[in-house]
Amino acid sequence: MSRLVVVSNRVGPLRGAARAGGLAVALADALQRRRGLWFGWSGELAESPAVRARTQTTAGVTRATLDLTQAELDDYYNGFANRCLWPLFHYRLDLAAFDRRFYDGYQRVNRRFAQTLAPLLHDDDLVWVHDYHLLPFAETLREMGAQQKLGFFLHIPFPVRELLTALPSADRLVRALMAYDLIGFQTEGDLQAFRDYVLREAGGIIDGETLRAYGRKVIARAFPIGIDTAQFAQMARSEDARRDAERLKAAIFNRAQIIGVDRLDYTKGLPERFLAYQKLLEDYPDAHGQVSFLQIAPTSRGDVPEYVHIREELETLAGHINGRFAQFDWTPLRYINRAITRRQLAGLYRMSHIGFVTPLRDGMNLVAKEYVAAQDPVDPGVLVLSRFAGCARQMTAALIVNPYDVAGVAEALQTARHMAVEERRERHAELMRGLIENDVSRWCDDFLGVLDRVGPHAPGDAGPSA
Ligand code: GDG
Repeated sequence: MSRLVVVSNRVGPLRGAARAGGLAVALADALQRRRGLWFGWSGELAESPAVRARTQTTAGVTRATLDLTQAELDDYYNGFANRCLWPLFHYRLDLAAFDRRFYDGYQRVNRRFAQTLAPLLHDDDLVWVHDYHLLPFAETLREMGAQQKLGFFLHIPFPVRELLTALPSADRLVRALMAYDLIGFQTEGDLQAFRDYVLREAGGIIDGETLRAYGRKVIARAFPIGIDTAQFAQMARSEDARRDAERLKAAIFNRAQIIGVDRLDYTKGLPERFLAYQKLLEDYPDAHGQVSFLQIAPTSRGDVPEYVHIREELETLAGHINGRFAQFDWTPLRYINRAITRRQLAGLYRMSHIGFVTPLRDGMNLVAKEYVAAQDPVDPGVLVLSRFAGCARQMTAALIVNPYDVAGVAEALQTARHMAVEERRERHAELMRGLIENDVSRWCDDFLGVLDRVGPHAPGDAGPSA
């Protein structure tokens, strides 16, 4: 079996409690099976650009990390990745900053990543690169002569052609992407958008899953990511998780609990979600004193200005809703701007009657899957899910809503509040079947299985526009 090399912006922990996230566990397990290497930014800053990676090997798996300078971080991570690609790929053209300095910094850091990794690679390694921070990584690695099989997975949506063409570097980035051997997307829709760009903007040729353009050839396919379903369900049932949940139960006096959990990000539709909850309270007075909405939204990307704005907006909205509807013994909305442990999260999901997941655009959305996995199958809660989450295509037994339609979402909340237990059980069982079948280890095996099988890399494999 070839050695696996994972490349991502940050390197996840290989063991211990911090490893608890489903993706980190799945990748760490795959790395352990293949005695692999995980490479990326250390999370540390350096005075001058790093030239060599720091490596540390534990139980056969190596972590190789490099430090970045503040300027590199500002242009590559805060700049191009999070102020240009992130908003654009989430359909927020209005927020995208097209700054050439950001793009140059992004290319530079991708090159540094490639230069630092190259000496650590073996000839028959399988290299699996993750996410929008590293779109041009394969191209730079190939320029240094790398012949290994290189796979890429995009965790966020791929935008439709009309949007992508607004990006001045779109063509260069798609061309760079074509230097991979395999590109994985979250959904068929994302895959379709990529194929459309290759066909119509790059004059490419499509033959089944094989795409040819710019003199390059790639396999492109959808691999919807899953969660560690069985493990998460077990954690939600555990005694520890139950203790935390009991505390919450006492705090809300057994009212129907609605839960939202998101990184504080403008793509997650939080202001619209708060407004929909407000609409529920406006339109359905029977909900007064009977529901309690808990939104957990730990701050992320605090160095990016748009994230400061969304935080202020939410604080104002939460204050407004509570000011308007609260009674001396009822707080309608609790908004927590801090992270909690994964175990606490599992317990809170389990005791919540409604999982409220309404992003405006999301690659997949793992919270929706975790909420379902955590439920008690005998008395499960209801998932209210945005049609714009990648997982909406798989999770059709949820109550699917349009997050922009505030009144429609309020209606769905009301339907969820009154749904009979038989219907809740049926919907939950159907959702669970999908989650068990398509868990994160299957996702990992599927991607690596296809990457393993792609033919040897053929440099200069001539395409139509070579
Ligand atoms: C990207 C794509 C895609 C959240 N708050 C806390 C906490 N979380 C955990 C959740 C979940 C994870 O963070 C968030 O995952 P999502 O999938 O919802 O969203 P992104 O972070 O935007 O992830 C997304 C994903 O990549 C995977 O491909 O699904 O579309 O945007 O696991 O539980 N965990 C803890 N405390 C918190 O307060 N412990």
